[in-house]
Amino acid sequence: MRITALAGGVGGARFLRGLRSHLDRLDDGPHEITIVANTGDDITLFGLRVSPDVDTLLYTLGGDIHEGQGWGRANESFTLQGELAAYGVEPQWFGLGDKDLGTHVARSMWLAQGSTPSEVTARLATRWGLPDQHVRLLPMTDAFVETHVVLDDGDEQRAVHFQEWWIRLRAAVPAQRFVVAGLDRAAAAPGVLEAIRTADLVILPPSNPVVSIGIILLVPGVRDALRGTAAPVVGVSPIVGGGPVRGHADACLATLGVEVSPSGVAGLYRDFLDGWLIDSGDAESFGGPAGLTTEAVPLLMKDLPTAEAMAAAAVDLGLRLR
Ligand code: GDP
Ligand code: FO1
Ligand code: CA
Repeated sequence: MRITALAGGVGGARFLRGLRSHLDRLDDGPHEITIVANTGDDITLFGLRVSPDVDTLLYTLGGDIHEGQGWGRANESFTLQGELAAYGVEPQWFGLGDKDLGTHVARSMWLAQGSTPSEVTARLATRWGLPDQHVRLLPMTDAFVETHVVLDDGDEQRAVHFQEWWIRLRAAVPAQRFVVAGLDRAAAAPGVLEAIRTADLVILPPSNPVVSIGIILLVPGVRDALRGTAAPVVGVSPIVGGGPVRGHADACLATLGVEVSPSGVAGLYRDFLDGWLIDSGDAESFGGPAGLTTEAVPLLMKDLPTAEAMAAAAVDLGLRLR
């Protein structure tokens, strides 16, 4: 089976680790997973290109993620950033650990030598053993893109990088809109549209529907590929019990005027979604969209077995919809 998934960082990575583990237990493999990663979160800091969602996927699937945080490396130290702080170098609101910085130095060096983000990601993925796991990690585009947030700041409009809004401002200043700089010149990265069109199953993990999956859907051709694929498209709700499980997806949905509920999120995908997983506790209040095959299962990823069970439910629903 060939599964293609669109993913952001922590929610996507934990789900996909569960999916990898579930597929490994099926004895009719090898099953292949192609991940299309959001790169709208990318930011240049201290002269280095940082790609948080790609790195969260690499470290989670590669087995060295900081489990408590969900991002960054396990057993990190912050010597380099402390040295920069001593020189008064900003920003300090974005924590870059020493091991993590190794990834950003390698990425920035290879980009400067002329490699594309796709090539760089493939090289990083090899170190983390993804090809051996039959996992292909693709950035959504090779174009230089960044999600910026236009703030609703009284009289004056100003925009900040998505990471500054999310981390420094904790998404507490209302966002008027999200703008993806560079996306008008972007094309989908090599293999992305084909992976959606030729998959046996397409999965939308419980990633942020606005600033992770929503950004991937803006890449030219992606939405049409999802509408046109013969594969069933199954999604997993990131909203459980009236709010996001972590992060500020509620603030992002408010910007779009979309209800913070499994129905609200499914509505964003209604033109291509075939199956939708919601949490067992949300079954009674779920109100559509009409015509969508919906199943209620426990949707909290407390550990690998719970993530694996969620992934198994998504695969089974997809197979029934084929
Ligand atoms: P980010 O880039 O690190 O923000 O990660 P993603 O975009 O991939 O995922 C963020 C979303 O994952 C948030 O909106 C969370 O609500 C959702 N999420 C995180 N953990 C869980 C979980 O255990 N269950 C469900 N259903 N959603 C989760
Ligand atoms: N998230 C934070 O809340 N604070 C940080 O200092 C931070 C640093 C960081 C460094 C590398 C990386 O790959 C991710 C990092 N994140 C941090 C997570 C991440 O940027 C955001 O949670 C997501 O991109 C939001 O979607
Ligand atoms: Ca992210």
